Amino acid sequence: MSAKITRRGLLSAGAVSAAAPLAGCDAFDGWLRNDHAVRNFLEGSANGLSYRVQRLLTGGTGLAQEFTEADIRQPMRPNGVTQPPDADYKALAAAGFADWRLEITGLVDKSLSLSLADLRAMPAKTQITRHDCVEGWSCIAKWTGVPLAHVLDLAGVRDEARFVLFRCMDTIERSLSGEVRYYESVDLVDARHPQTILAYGMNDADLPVENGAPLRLRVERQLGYKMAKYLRSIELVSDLAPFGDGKGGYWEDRGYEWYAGI
Ligand SMILES: Nc1nc2c(c(=O)[nH]1)N[C@H]1C(S)=C(S)[C@@H](COP(=O)(O)O)O[C@H]1N2
Ligand SMILES: [Mo]
Repeated sequence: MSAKITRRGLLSAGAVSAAAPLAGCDAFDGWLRNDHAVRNFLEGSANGLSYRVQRLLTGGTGLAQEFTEADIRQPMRPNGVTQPPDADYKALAAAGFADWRLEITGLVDKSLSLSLADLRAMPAKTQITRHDCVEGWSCIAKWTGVPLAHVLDLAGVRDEARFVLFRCMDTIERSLSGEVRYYESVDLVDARHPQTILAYGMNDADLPVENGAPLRLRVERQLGYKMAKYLRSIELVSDLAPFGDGKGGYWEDRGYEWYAGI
């Protein structure tokens, strides 16, 4: 069954040579077989096809393009929430985020509570990448942070975990049904991708409030809305249905694709 879906995905991708499908299908189907939760979450959707094709073509580890200093020709344009209205956030920001902690919880061997100093003391990675917003603009910027894989290994990801859920500090919506804070999620392949970092630095300075201080996600092979700003906690989960409206993210709950591959 999955071979058929894969082939349809390849046809819609259009760019794959005739020889590639057979060899690729095996590896790809094997990868999916071990990932029932992710497969079920995407089952039957067009989004599932784009996810499958991307994973088949790159094996999950393909790198997003990196750029040089000379390519940074514009300031990083802030978008979405740029000044969280929340009193708890404002208090943390006023104190230079000295009291802020990133909580790592859920399906881990050991929960962690990390300060900004803890994160800065960890192995750092810097990358110059292009941020593509679904609204149709792009910016190239330099990001510095700690690989998410490093933090996940410190906590120890349990076998049942399938997704990484990111909870943010900013209230993006106030409605009759209550206040909604931004949230996002990725699978463990993107979480452990070498360019996936928790960034505290941008263009050689501390990450500004507009762009998500003190810490934001960079997941370079997906669109901008996946890159959760104002991180508060990271939870390892086996299922995304219990969170928000069940689609894996604030914008996903409002109709955007969960897998936003570029
Ligand atoms: N917490 C939070 N994260 C967020 C958003 C937001 O409103 N709140 N907006 C998203 C969108 S749509 C984009 S394009 C990028 C914008 O990042 P920037 O402000 O650094 O340009 O953040 C993403 N992450
Ligand atoms: Mo965006």
